[in-house]
Amino acid sequence: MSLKGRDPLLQPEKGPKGKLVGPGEANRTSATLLALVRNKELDDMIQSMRDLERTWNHKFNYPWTFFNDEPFTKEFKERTQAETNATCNYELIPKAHWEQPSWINDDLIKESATILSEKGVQYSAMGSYHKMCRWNSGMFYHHPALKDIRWYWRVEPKVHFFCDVDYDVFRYMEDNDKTYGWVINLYDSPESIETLWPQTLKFLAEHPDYLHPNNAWNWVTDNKRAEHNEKAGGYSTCHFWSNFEIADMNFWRSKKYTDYFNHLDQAGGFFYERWGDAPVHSIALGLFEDRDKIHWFRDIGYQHIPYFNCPNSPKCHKRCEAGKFTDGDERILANEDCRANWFKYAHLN
Ligand SMILES: Nc1nc2c(ncn2[C@@H]2O[C@H](COP(=O)(O)OP(=O)(O)OP(=O)(O)O)[C@@H](O)[C@H]2O)c(=O)[nH]1
Ligand SMILES: [Mg+2]
Repeated sequence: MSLKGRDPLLQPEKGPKGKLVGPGEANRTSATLLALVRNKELDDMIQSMRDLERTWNHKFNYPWTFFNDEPFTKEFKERTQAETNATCNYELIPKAHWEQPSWINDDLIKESATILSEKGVQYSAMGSYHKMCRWNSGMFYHHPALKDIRWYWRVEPKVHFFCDVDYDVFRYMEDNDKTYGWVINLYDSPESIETLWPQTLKFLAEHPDYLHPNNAWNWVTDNKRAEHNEKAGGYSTCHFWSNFEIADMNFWRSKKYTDYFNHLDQAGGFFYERWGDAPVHSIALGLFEDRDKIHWFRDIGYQHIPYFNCPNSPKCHKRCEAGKFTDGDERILANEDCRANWFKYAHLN
């Protein structure tokens, strides 16, 4: 199912429906911009910060919180703080949140990495990538520095923000009863998550009451891309691309999600396969949350190589091309967009 020619991004962008709060019109809510980043990614982080400060945060001054598994350098702190009037916090990730848990077996990791590499799974032999995915799935919101904070906007180094946004997006989430905001919706590599859905079904059999009555089951299990669905054991592989997330940490802290994450963590797929935080978050949202609380921020112009979300709006100053999905090989990558499924099974606005 393609959106070609009828992509909602091509229609003049009017901004979201619902209550919007402009700069200075109300107090900030409890929120932070959040980045997991390495010292060597400083230049790329600064580039992301510049874009987000210019298009949005200089109007609201939400604090930045940077996380790292190693201490940040003086240079990293000084140069990032120089990019914003807001407070910057620099936090070390406790080993207990980062390192692989005790029940994970090193020999089995090695054997699994060989098999995954043969199947062409990117980053499969890179230990830190697996730790990063697990931390983003089930750990970051337990960090003491976020204890009293509810909302976060995840920002990676080397991403772009193109369009001016003139309302407080965190207040938008709070005032309009949303849980999760996304911009790009993609198919995943099924080889990286072969047992994620089977494990999810096992979990659901133990907790049938966890399913939300207004869930997005049909989006999660769609099989239009039959080979993906089959290899992933019944999961469409469609997920919100989580290098961008604006979300409520109380959802991740809830009993439902905590039980789900613990089940997955025990199953070992963050290390023996290469489960990403994107499919894990997306499946949980699709099953346990009210789908009407999931919001497409179509008005936020965004790029993480090689994909875009670019609305048709003068607020984008022609910095990106409205409706353009990728600047990679369109013939191959255009098929990776699965927003059409979300619109069909959940909602458009
Ligand atoms: N501190 C720290 N940050 C990490 C580590 N691994 C990844 N990250 C960060 O986690 C985020 C995701 O990592 P990426 O390597 O960009 O993963 P990706 O987006 O799936 O891969 P690309 O498509 O190559 O960008 C980025 O913000 C990285 O800076 C790590 O070992 N330590
Ligand atoms: Mg990245």
